Amino acid sequence: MRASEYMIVTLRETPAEAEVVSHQLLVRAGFIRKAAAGIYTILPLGQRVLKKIIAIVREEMDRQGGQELLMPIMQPAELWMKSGRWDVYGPELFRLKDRHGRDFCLGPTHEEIITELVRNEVRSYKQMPLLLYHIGNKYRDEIRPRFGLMRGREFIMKDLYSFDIDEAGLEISYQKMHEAYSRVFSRCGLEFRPVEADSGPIGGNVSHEFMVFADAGEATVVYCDNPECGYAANVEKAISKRKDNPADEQPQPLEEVSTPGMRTIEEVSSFLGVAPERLIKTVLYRTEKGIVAALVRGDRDINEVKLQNVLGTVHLELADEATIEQVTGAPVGFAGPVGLDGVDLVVDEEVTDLVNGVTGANRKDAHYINVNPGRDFVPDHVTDIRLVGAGETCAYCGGTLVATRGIEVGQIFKLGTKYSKAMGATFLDANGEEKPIIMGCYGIGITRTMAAAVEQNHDDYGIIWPASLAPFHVVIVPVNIKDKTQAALAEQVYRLLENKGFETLLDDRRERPGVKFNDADLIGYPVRITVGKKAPEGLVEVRHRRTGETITVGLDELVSTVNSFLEK
Ligand code: 9G3
Repeated sequence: MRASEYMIVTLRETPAEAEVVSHQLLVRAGFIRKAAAGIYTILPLGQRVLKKIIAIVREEMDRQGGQELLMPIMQPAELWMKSGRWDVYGPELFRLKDRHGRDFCLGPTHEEIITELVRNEVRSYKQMPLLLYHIGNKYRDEIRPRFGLMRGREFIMKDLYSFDIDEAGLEISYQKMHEAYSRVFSRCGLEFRPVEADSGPIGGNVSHEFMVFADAGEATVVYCDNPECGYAANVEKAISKRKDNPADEQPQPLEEVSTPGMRTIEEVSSFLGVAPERLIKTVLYRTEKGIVAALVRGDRDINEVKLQNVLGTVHLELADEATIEQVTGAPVGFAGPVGLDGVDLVVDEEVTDLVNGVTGANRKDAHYINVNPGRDFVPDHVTDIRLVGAGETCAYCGGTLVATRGIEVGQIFKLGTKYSKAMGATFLDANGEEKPIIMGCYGIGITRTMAAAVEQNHDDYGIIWPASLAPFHVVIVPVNIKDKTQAALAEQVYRLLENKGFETLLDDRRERPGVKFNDADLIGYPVRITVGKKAPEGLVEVRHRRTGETITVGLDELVSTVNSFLEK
């Protein structure tokens, strides 16, 4: 390809709204342009990268027996009513009406469509296992689209759905996808890690997220620093070793004490001279099922995903001040479980170990000391609802937990019969009995993977594409295109590399060399060949973008040098 004929639209300036590097660089290097908030045009350079990611994904899905189909973006509301999700999702679901006034949504995912298809087409156990996938646009009306392609309102996803006759079959499909995803992200040149993920309120369901570690990642991953252990989880799901009971002493009589204006854990702890781990933090939440109180030790935070899963509620939000006053009879900061009627108490298991704890007294400027769970209040649920933090002890091996940021580029779920039961997708087993189909679903964010690759592969000069994703493998920069010798040698190098199958861009633009070098670094071609003053000797300079390594070679060594640079 010749740059003089190609759409290269690099920018000097960084777009003000771009907060993360991948967003800044994809715009500046001319890979994407914003059409609206969270909606992007993928320019030619970007499309070349996406096609490579899609090709890798397709190969690995097909390798596992996946069959590609193409499902509609427009989805009839009836299917979402059958699955029960039409009223579950709020403004995030793009809804529209056709000319006859019928309701549709723009597909944010495709469980309903694919389950309905399989309900109609699969009747016998002989037709499974079945792995069906497609690659296409998804629509989710994010309240705050940001980070460019990382959290868009329209994005490209590969979603595969597995259909099996039993749990054993699902396990096989799940492992096939786990393997396929590891191969996909390795081939994309990404440093990634599968981590345990929250699978929603339905207990027993399994899910893993494939995380690309990067500071711009919106997810927090917790992992064990012991390489033998390998524990890793999204913090929403992560567990740690339960902390020991801070004090083993005899229960004392409950006593109310005056704590004027002491509201926070720190204030009460220092005022009463009691360590935070002996305080009980009581936080009120509003759910569609009413008000609940979540209790954790004072040195802990509440994991709202775990709490929501325990409650099985769809909505969960902190109760507002008025509600707190109305429910507890006291202003914010004095809530406690003792005497708190009509409110479900969800108590973290560490709290039940406490003896003579401290809580709010549900009275202004007053707390209770010598609070003993079981005696002074009775929990409705006792479970793990604590948020795990870095430095805690690994529940599996005793190692130390580390926290880092991750970009979720893929997620695999065991769905079980969640959709097949809701939508009546059943099959006749070998004994002629009707059974619900066992499903799994597996997503990869294609556009998000491109952004993640940039987050992990850039420097101050721009993007550094892994060879497997680069829009072109090699850029050739003649220093002076008017110099006949340089122009001729550049053409010769271009033809040689193209004939050898390298995707090559000849930068024949009438621009100063500095502009071409800056663009080459910004766009991030893995290899740059400079044709300059040594052209008369038939020598060119080959530079490795990632390391800056540069060597001067003749045409006879050119191909082997480019190959070796592309493999680094
Ligand atoms: C919606 C809206 C947003 C959503 C969903 C539904 C996320 C929704 C979860 C999934 C699960 C898997 C198949 C590929 C892998 C992920 N956001 N999810 O179901 F209506 Cl507005 O999409 N789906």
